[in-house]
Amino acid sequence: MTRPTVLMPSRMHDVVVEGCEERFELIRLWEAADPDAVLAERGADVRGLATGGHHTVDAALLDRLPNLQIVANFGVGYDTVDVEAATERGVIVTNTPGVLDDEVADTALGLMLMTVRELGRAERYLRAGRWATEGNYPLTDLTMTGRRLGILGLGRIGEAIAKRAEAFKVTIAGYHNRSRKDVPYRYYPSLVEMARDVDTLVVVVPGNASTRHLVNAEVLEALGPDGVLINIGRGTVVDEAALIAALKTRTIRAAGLDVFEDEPNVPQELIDLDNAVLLPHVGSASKPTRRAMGQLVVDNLTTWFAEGRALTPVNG
Ligand code: A2R
Repeated sequence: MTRPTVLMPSRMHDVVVEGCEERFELIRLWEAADPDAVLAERGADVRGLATGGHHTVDAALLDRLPNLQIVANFGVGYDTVDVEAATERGVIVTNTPGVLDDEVADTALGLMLMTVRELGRAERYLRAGRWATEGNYPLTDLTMTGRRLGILGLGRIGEAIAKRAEAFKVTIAGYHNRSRKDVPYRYYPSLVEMARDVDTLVVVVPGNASTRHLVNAEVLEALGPDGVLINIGRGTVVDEAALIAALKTRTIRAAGLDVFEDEPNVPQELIDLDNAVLLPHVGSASKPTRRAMGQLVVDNLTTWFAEGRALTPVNG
């Protein structure tokens, strides 16, 4: 039997590259001197597409792969894949949910601690030699215990964050999803209303048209002067210009961000703010977790071609 041809536009995790080499005929497009020519010549052979990171899979690319059956995306967020265009062409799209919940939730709590207790700034203070010359780092205005947390996007990762936050004696004031869930937390049909009731807002919804700029100037105003915004979901969910303005005017107290609107470009205005903690999208970025995500990409492709079903489809 001939092995299915899988296209990989940009280099992915070794687990994916090696797993695909073993099982499929892999087109390593990132190594091609002329990727366009390779697509023109081999496009019709391609049955599977392995993708991830910032590489976009749009209608134009899908049109060059008329026999494509599956797009296997590395990452739980699949905002770089035009799922509607794939569905129209009968192409299954898969992501990597579940295997990164704990890692991303840990990062969210780390970001929350760094923001509330100014841990990054305190470390920079020590490294700059200021402890010895200027004395103790100033007391932080905020503390974790007793904070009231609202979760925008109480899904798999959101629930893992809630569990961890409870251990830090943070009150889970509620969550805002499009629909209510069977959980012991209060459901807020209105995000602004939830923001008014909490002092800490964690964003962990996917990035798409329905979530774009959900966190806007009005929500930040409602969060208020003791408010802390944590974004571990997608940069597009927060109106970054409104956030910068809110941080500058102390409309909210601080923000901890792992994701940005135009990665890897972070506005200098954010970098200059002392009440923003900024991480370079490291939510799931540990070797064990990235390996597990890579394996799930390979397993989705393998199961699809062997049994005609995907393990974690987002459409179909
Ligand atoms: O809206 P619902 O009831 O489907 O709940 C989902 C919620 N959500 C939204 N909430 C408010 N407005 C929206 N437009 C909206 N769209 C989705 O986000 C659900 O509770 C949550 C997403 O949870 P999961 O699908 O379990 O995703 P997971 O694995 O927790 O990852 C969330 C995102 C990823 O897509 C990446 O962007 C990032 O975290 O790493």
